[in-house]
Amino acid sequence: MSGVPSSVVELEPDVFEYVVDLPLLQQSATVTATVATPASALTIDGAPVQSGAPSASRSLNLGENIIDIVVTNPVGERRTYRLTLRRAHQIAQYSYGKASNTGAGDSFGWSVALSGDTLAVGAHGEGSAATGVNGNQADDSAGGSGAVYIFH
Ligand SMILES: [Ca+2]
Repeated sequence: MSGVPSSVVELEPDVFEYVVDLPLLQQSATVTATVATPASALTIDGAPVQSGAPSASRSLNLGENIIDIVVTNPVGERRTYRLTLRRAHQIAQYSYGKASNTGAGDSFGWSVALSGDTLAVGAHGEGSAATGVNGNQADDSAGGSGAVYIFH
């Protein structure tokens, strides 16, 4: 993948769980694994792959993406190594926010702006006649006047 450095993870034979943190901008990944015993069979994410050859490209969800690497040696013993690719782990599902006075048609989230740790969310359909900050949220007498919600 151009512009995104590849990560190298050294698998230990007896350690079966690995976690790699990836940046938000990395939207896909391929995994290349090399088996220690050349006669061993390898699957990555369920598909057979030659040792040392890249897997098919896989798109990455925000948060955790689990890829199993299964090695079967010549006598049929199988080991599964679980690779968890965490895309934008630090910001994915950091918090859940909604309007303090939800209303159908308010279009909460129509516009958003982020500065540091302060998030402004616009709802152009909200209908309170309040002006200024922290007005009467129960009012709906000025349809479509709009509102901005601040999360900090
Ligand atoms: Ca409303």
